[in-house]
Amino acid sequence: MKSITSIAKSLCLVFAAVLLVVGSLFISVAPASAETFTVKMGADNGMLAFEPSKLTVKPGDTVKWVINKVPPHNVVFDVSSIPGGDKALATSLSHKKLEMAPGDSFELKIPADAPAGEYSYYCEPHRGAGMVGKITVAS
Ligand SMILES: [Cu+2]
Repeated sequence: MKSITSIAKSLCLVFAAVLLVVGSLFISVAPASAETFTVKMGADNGMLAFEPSKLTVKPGDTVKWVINKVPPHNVVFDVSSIPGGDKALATSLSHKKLEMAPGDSFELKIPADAPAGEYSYYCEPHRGAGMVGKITVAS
């Protein structure tokens, strides 16, 4: 009987050790996990606006734009209002295609090497109406 008890005890120890290892994996992964931020295109009240119009993100996060009201909309990053005035970067971040259907969406994963700073963007058809947004990339 005594040997069975000691086997059970060591199995318990092994199980506890496995739990610890698995648990520590979760702890080490969690802080690095990327977030997804959703921006409505066209406010609920029908205003020509991004909602929210300002976001703070980290490299690796994802911004998801969803057609909400008064389409068509798109997202064009303003080369004169992004870090470094980098035209290639502005183009690679932009979604020039006009989206028409409410509920449709597109996503932008903030590149791991995106320089920190403020990135302004606008909706091409509605820029004049004030449909502009800003993403701040934190370092
Ligand atoms: Cu628009």
